[in-house]
Amino acid sequence: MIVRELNALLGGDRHVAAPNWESRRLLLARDGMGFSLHDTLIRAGTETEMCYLHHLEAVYCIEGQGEIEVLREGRTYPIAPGTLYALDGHEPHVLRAHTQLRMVCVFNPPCSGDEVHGPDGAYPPSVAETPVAGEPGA
Ligand code: 9YT
Repeated sequence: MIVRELNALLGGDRHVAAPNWESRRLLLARDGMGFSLHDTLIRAGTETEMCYLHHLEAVYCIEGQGEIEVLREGRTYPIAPGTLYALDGHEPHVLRAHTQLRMVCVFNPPCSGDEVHGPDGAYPPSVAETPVAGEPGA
């Protein structure tokens, strides 16, 4: 069993920052769960274009106000606490944070830990990882 506290991973290698967001990666590929789970803060006033070509992502908002524009559909959906969106078709999208957003994100396949968006808005394909001996999940 894995028990982990958000406060204990801040500032470590599970805490990844990009200009528009910071991602606190509570579960990663090396934990052996088959998905990764992130507690992510999106900075207020930012607009981020993304397209997860190699992953499925579910995102559940627990704090803040914003919107997601799905570029292929030309539709925009409001985001508030209680809103889930699931990118089940690798959709190109733009996320706008009207205030700071706090999002719980799940990735399949799991992220390895250091991913940030490339020029295509994607994270690189995941490499299969086995749990690290001595770490929870091993
Ligand atoms: C919602 C979203 O995709 N934000 C970018 C960061 C990403 N979710 C992550 O790695 O936590």
